[in-house]
Amino acid sequence: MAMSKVKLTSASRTSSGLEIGIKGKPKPGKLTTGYFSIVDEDGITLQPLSAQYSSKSSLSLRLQEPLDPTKSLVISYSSPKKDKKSGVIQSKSGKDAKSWLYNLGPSSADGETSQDESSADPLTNAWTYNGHTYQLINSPKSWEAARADAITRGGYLAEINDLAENEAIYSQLQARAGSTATRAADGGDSRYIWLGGTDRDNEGQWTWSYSGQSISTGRSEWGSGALGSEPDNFNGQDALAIGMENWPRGSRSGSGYGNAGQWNDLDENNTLFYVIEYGAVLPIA
Ligand SMILES: [Ca+2]
Ligand SMILES: [Ca+2]
Ligand SMILES: [Ca+2]
Repeated sequence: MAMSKVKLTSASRTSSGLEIGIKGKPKPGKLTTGYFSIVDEDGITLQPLSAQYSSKSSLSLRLQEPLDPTKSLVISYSSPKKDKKSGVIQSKSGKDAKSWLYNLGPSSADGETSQDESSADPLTNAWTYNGHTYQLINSPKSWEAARADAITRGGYLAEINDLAENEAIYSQLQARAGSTATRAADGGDSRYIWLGGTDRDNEGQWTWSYSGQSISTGRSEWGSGALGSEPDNFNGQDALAIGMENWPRGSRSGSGYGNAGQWNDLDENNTLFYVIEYGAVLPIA
């Protein structure tokens, strides 16, 4: 199936939802609300009830709830993809998917809508891998503050879908921040950077906070060594970080709980650097 080349060019609030400028429109029959994702600055997903063309190049998205004008939104469109086996058309994130983001700021006091296209300003400290853009933020925050900041910037705390993505991210993070990254006392006092995983809603049930997809505790990225393995929920740890060095600090590879490049569950109140993932290739400074 040919890929739809759809780009979001503008967005504004209306009484019933949003008006979206769209370039390279999907065919009306192929247009479903499922391709659109609208997430507010708190990470709440607003599912559109309907999507209709209001002109050749704009769409009206009707939403269930009135929009809070004080909150910024990230609107994205992910190109549909047909599953070869089932024939079901679905929106996919993966190397074949393309998605475009549009960052709509809060309405200003006089009722005017302020707009800011997330792709307009080149990203600093950023790189691309497999059709996505990643950005290291070396201003430490708690996991929750980091999660919210990633959404505000039009992305999400990185979700690592496979070992290859882990290795690609780790090598970039090591090169950019390895020896300066933030330390976590409850992670053997070693250096870490936040990722988007958490089990704070259901202890032991790890999920990626943005997509909601589950994270198997059997994945090989979790730290393990002679002293034990992660996640260990030590004193109630609910947030996922990638180690920039072995832990405990100074341990030889395999002799502690985990090695550089592996994952540890940490207390979410640690203030750490974090890595944002954007579901598109964006301009880099
Ligand atoms: Ca990912
Ligand atoms: Ca936990
Ligand atoms: Ca741990």
